[in-house]
Amino acid sequence: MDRDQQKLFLFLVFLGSVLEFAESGFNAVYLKQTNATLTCGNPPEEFFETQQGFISSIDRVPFTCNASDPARAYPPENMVDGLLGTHWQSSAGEDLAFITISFEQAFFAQHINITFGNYRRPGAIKVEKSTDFGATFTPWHYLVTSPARRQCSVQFGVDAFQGLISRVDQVLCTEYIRYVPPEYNETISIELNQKQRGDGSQDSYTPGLQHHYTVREIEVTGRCDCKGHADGNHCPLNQGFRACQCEGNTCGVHCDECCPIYNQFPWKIGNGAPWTNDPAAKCEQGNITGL
Ligand SMILES: [Ca+2]
Repeated sequence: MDRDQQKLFLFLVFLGSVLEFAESGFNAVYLKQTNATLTCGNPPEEFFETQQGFISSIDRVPFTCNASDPARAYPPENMVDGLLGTHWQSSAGEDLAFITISFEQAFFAQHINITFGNYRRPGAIKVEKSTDFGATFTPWHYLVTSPARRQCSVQFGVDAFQGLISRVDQVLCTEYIRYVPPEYNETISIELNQKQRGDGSQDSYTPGLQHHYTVREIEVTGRCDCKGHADGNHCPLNQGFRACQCEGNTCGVHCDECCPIYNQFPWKIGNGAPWTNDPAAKCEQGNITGL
């Protein structure tokens, strides 16, 4: 196994139903429950940042990760707090990390942005999703280091994406886009079911400096499923939960029922689902009959 294959894996596994892409939306994981394995600081440990590799060992001053000291802790919730100045960090010398974010409700998703910290990105990322609140997970997207044709097969047992999408739910295996200067404080965007990423250039990995792994922020752009009775882009967050702003006399978190007295005809899904309201599918007030 070469150095690339030994580099860190980041497994992102998501709870919730997220199956389509949208034109715009909101950050569906902001302040959501986030867990990670290998979080540093228990027991406390010293570390160096990647940039310190460019100065002499005599002049380096180590940092400390201490899970019991808020000023020196790097907990998983730092990945979804909306602040690039805070980050999660793994323990030294670990190669396989799992990050789990609970959506707590169903969303449609467009893409995932991951902003890393002062360390090189992982050698590969596997993104999985769950639609049964974590009981089971299925692959969603793979990201690998070049060359994708070989790494997709070796690490995930699939073929590299060749630029032709055959199904909207196709699981793509693509290569990291190339950054200069390389590989720390990067933001990568994983386009879901949309397009190929990466340019096929070589990875200038430098052995001996990648002792930790950090993630500053994760964003998942999503939309609510309003069944064609509201714009899924506008579903305000209220006490940790998003609900559609239903139109057409519909009610419910997903506008999936007619409001009371608007029951002349059965509820039906709108043709604009999940993106826009369909006035033709609105619920009508029932006939009022006298005695
Ligand atoms: Ca953060």
